[in-house]
Amino acid sequence: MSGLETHEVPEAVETDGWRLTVDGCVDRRLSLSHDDLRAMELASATGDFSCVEGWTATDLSWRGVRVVDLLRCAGPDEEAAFALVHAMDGEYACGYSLDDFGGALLALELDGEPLPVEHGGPARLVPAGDSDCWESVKWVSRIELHATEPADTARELALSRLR
Ligand SMILES: Nc1nc2c(c(=O)[nH]1)N[C@H]1C(S)=C(S)[C@@H](COP(=O)(O)O)O[C@H]1N2
Ligand SMILES: [Mo]
Repeated sequence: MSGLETHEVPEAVETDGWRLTVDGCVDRRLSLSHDDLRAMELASATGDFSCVEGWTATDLSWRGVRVVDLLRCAGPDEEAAFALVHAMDGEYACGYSLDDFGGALLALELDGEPLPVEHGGPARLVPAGDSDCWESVKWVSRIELHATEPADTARELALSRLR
């Protein structure tokens, strides 16, 4: 068994007073505190996590809010088809099709403990099923719904580390 690699926490990451915004193509813009999220129904997901850099963390146990529940609270517009998930580390953002977003969790806990900031706390996106490592956005700050596919930066930023 091996755990996640630990990477430097960028200076821009500020957990005090953190809130999650859900906006864009929605009927109701949400701004939720950690306590607001903890008061929602929590779900669990277990699995391995592999990075394209060539390491794997096995048997991770995540717990958090289902992204579909968050979206339901915000009420996506009819035209909403994509989500751009923003992070606190500046320009890092990853796009998803809402169709692929179904089983995703916004994780608040890892292995029974509050998610450490080193691994993306207060909240990290955990996509369901097969996904690329850069799609597991750490330090999530905002989920922005879009009608058309948004430009994102996550893949490029993650792969630029390999060069
Ligand atoms: N906000 C943000 N999320 C991110 C990244 C990042 O640089 N910024 N890197 C991604 C990549 S490439 C990997 S492999 C994992 C690393 O997670 P870890 O630091 O918990 O091992 O976070 C992903 N999520
Ligand atoms: Mo990665």
